[in-house]
Amino acid sequence: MNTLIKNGTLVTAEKTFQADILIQDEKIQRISSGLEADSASTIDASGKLILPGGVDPHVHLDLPMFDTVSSDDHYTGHKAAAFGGTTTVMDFVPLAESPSPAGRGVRGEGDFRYSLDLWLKKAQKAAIDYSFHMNLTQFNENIAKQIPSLREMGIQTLKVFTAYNGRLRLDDGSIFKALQIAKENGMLVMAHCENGDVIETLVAQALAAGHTTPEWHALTRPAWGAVEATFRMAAMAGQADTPVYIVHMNAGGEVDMLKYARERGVKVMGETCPQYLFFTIDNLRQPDGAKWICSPPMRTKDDNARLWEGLTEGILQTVGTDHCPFFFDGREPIIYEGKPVAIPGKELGEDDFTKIPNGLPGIQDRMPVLWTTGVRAGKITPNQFVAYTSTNPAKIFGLYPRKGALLEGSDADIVIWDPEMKVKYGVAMSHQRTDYNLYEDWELIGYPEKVFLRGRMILDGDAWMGKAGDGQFLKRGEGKFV
Ligand code: DUC
Ligand code: ZN
Ligand code: ZN
Repeated sequence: MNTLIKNGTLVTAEKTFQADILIQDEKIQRISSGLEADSASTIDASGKLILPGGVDPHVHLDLPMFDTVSSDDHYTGHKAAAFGGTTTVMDFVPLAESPSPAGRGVRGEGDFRYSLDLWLKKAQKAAIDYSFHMNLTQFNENIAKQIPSLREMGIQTLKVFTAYNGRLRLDDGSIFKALQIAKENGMLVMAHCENGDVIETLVAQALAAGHTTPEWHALTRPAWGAVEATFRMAAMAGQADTPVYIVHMNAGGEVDMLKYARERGVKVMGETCPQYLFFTIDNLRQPDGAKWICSPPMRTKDDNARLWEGLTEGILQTVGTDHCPFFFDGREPIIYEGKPVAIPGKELGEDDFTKIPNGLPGIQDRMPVLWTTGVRAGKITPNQFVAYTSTNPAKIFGLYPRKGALLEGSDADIVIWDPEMKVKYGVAMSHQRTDYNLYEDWELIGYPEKVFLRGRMILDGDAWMGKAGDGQFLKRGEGKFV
């Protein structure tokens, strides 16, 4: 199937220019002005922008947590992503213990192949392209030996945690060894940065004092812990002489640490997420404060402002979502694709903030919200927008130039973006499978009009033409430091 998109304005991470695009089968075949093709169906994109499909480097679909599961799976989350202009997502594989190691692993220890197979099975319903990061939540000699095999499985990223003591956290020595192994094997360590020991202490003290409301989630996870752990990760990466990627940067001080380390030659990269650009601990103090509970938590207006500066000044490299939605009230069904759905959610922590599932929706919201509040507001350029939401994630995670690019030979993952489309955003417009939206009633200007995945139109206005099983697992190569 050939498609010719004529008269659009192409926006890439580097430049903005007028050209036509000819799509042949799954690829961009030609980019030039004055293209004609008799056999192609033609779309007139006058007045529209043409962007590479968004690449969201950080999502959690169908993730079991706190006696429930994140409420978007690998179909509904992908569909919602596409409605927001995203055509590739990267999910995290929890490290699982193989029940029967069959001579491969050690009973009771994490097994990468087994863990990946579980997640590949869940993702059979994928509607857009996807790849995975592996959570490195156990470390010993046997696990260390398995790490290089991840490359053959198409995974070149390991996520480590400096928080969640006794569950996900690794000690600094293990993180440092993981950085060394990553360096030897052309892999990249990603880090969730908070101070696990301080959090455990403050949570125990808060509960003992009878504090149960959502704001205590933020009060027990102070920004200093994130700042210190970000700097610690950067310093360890500097000592291991290898890159590191800090996920979901949320505190202004983390931007300062990133700048300090990068100016001294440390290859540290930073991702923020839209929620950290707008919301504060005051949102957690509202009667519906549980809606804003995620980890790391919302901070202050000064943190919002410094994160924006990080984007304006190019200190940060990506905007992901950390999409990990839950219902606000999972006792009340919503209608999704004509069927009632109810999944236990934030109400699980009605009487205890430590039992509120951690996570927020955002996979659809990311690009439209960032366009209005970033590009239209003059904080970032359209080219920075493309860099943060598509090109840089593709480069860092080894998908460029197949993804994240408008180049001849790239996958024809293309968004026709209407920069003047006005929408009143919120849960009614959202295909995220949850009962609320953080951007309820926000007036957005600029929205995806048509979305192509590998040459096939999967979205046209409100019409969804994508389907479960259309998404492909992307084996990734070595990424680049940006
Ligand atoms: N934080 C969340 O809030 N949810 C999922 C994982 C994470 O790091
Ligand atoms: Zn995290
Ligand atoms: Zn996450």
